[in-house]
Amino acid sequence: MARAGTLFLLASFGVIVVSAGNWHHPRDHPVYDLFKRQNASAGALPAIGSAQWNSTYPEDISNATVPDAWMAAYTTAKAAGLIPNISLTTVGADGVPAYPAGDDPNSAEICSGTYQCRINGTTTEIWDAPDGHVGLGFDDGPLPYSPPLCDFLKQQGQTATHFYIGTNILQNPFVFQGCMEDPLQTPAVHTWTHPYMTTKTDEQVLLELGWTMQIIHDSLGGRLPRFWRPPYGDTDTRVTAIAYYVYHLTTVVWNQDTNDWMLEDPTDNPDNVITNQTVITNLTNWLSGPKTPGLIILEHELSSSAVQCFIQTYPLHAQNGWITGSIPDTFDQAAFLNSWNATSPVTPLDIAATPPSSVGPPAAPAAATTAVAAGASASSGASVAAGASKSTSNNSSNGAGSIAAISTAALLGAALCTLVFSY
Ligand SMILES: *[C@@H]1O[C@H](CO)[C@@H](O)[C@H](O)[C@H]1NC(C)=O
Ligand SMILES: *[C@@H]1O[C@H](CO)[C@@H](O)[C@H](O)[C@H]1NC(C)=O
Ligand SMILES: *[C@@H]1O[C@H](CO)[C@@H](O)[C@H](O)[C@H]1NC(C)=O
Ligand SMILES: *[C@@H]1O[C@H](CO)[C@@H](O)[C@H](O)[C@H]1NC(C)=O
Ligand SMILES: *[C@@H]1O[C@H](CO)[C@@H](O)[C@H](O)[C@H]1NC(C)=O
Ligand SMILES: *[C@@H]1O[C@H](CO)[C@@H](O)[C@H](O)[C@H]1NC(C)=O
Ligand SMILES: *[C@@H]1O[C@H](CO)[C@@H](O)[C@H](O)[C@H]1NC(C)=O
Ligand SMILES: *[C@@H]1O[C@H](CO)[C@@H](O)[C@H](O)[C@H]1NC(C)=O
Ligand SMILES: *[C@@H]1O[C@H](CO)[C@@H](O)[C@H](O)[C@H]1NC(C)=O
Ligand SMILES: CC(=O)N[C@H]1CO[C@H](CO)[C@@H](O)[C@@H]1O
Repeated sequence: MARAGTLFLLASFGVIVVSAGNWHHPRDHPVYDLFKRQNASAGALPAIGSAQWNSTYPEDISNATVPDAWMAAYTTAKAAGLIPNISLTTVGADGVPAYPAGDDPNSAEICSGTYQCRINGTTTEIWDAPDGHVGLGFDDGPLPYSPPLCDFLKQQGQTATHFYIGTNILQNPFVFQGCMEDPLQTPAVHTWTHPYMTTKTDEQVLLELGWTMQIIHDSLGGRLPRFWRPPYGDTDTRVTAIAYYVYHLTTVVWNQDTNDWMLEDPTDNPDNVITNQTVITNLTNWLSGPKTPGLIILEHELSSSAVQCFIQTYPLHAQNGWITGSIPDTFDQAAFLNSWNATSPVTPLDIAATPPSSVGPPAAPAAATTAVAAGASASSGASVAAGASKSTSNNSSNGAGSIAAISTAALLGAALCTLVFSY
């Protein structure tokens, strides 16, 4: 709330700061060929940052209409009983979203992330990393603080996931593009305006997720993200089901919280002041602690201080033997719904359309051009489950359980979706 206001303020500075710098490559830099080469049905996509690109997105999603195709996918899922009808929350004076009296947020029916309830079954949420792994992610970008983070990750050859806010992409298109030039960085969805999602109607949830997928798709050669993170960790069976059954998004929460967002503006919000040292001490303790379960740490690219706290503690990952990677790397899964990673071929896919049931890596490096067809026409999810193991792990059974569990869920989901969407 106060925080959302600050986000917009920071974001509007972003345009000035970023255009004054020269961090991103000029538009004629050869790196753009990489993106041109990879575009899917991209003939019609306007250039990122152009006025035409800008005008594609709603000015105000609070009164926008859900596009027909997204609504049709939702209506089908709802009619099939896949989207539960549970009450919305309201945010109380304590800042916590609350359900109506009598509703149990920890019941299997509601299972609210705010109350630490973890959803299992087809829509399984990710809270933990496999043992020994750190699933690395940063929330709330792209922002003026992002370039130093992205430069550092690139220097280190470190994969990471960036949970992006749609309106921040709109405000900072070249920060987005600059960070995504490094194919080791994957974008994920952190909603269009960063609300408490359980306060939102189904239609508003559709808009928050759908437009963020759309702007990423349009700005990244047609690639569609596979993961989303609910702001404040606030989701429940209804919101997670809409994300999964309409947009095929897997929900990623976390199991440790740095509170580094409180570093953002201590003078405006004195109650929120925490020190760099507090964040660094927490990170140091977690990275020196037990390897079971693996870590998914909530960190932000929301201030220079937050970025520096990560950078200062980064050596501990390797020193303490953690295997650190982006969310798709950590779970050995595709980064996108329609492409294995940022350099793999892209199968054209509209938002809320049924993705190819298998997005696997090319069978052999030389077969990269035929892999599109193979990926697109594969009739089962087997190659996702069997997906090439990353060479980062030296224990093939380590995390295999979690990967198998998620793949099974994904396969189940894919099977249900096939049923649901085929009539
Ligand atoms: C990608 O899209 C651009 C237009 O946005 C087009 O000029 C280019 O030829 C396309 N590349 C391929 C390989 O389709
Ligand atoms: C795009 O939209 C943002 C937010 O509305 C605005 O700040 C920016 O100036 C616009 N850019 C262009 C090129 O129209
Ligand atoms: C939505 O509200 C904004 C003001 O917040 C207004 O400019 C715009 O015209 C409205 N759009 C629709 C479709 O009502
Ligand atoms: C959803 O639940 C509310 C009350 O909790 C009820 O008024 C409404 O009719 C229900 N909608 C559907 C589609 O079942
Ligand atoms: C989901 O599984 C986890 C791990 O076994 C468990 O802690 C959690 O309570 C389960 N959630 C529900 C709603 O049963
Ligand atoms: C926190 O770290 C940032 C970045 O290193 C630095 O600019 C800032 O002064 C530090 N804050 C305090 C209170 O030390
Ligand atoms: C790999 O295994 C060795 C022991 O066999 C261990 O010392 C090392 O930390 C492991 N590497 C990772 C990245 O876990
Ligand atoms: C993308 O995946 C392919 C196939 O597994 C692999 O050869 C390539 O190195 C990957 N690219 C990146 C940037 O990870
Ligand atoms: C591999 O990881 C699994 C799961 O964490 C563990 O049970 C097993 O002991 C590990 N094996 C080796 C050789 O480290
Ligand atoms: C694990 C750990 O170090 N947790 C600490 C994080 O920082 C807070 C203070 O903000 C401590 O209370 C926790 O113990």
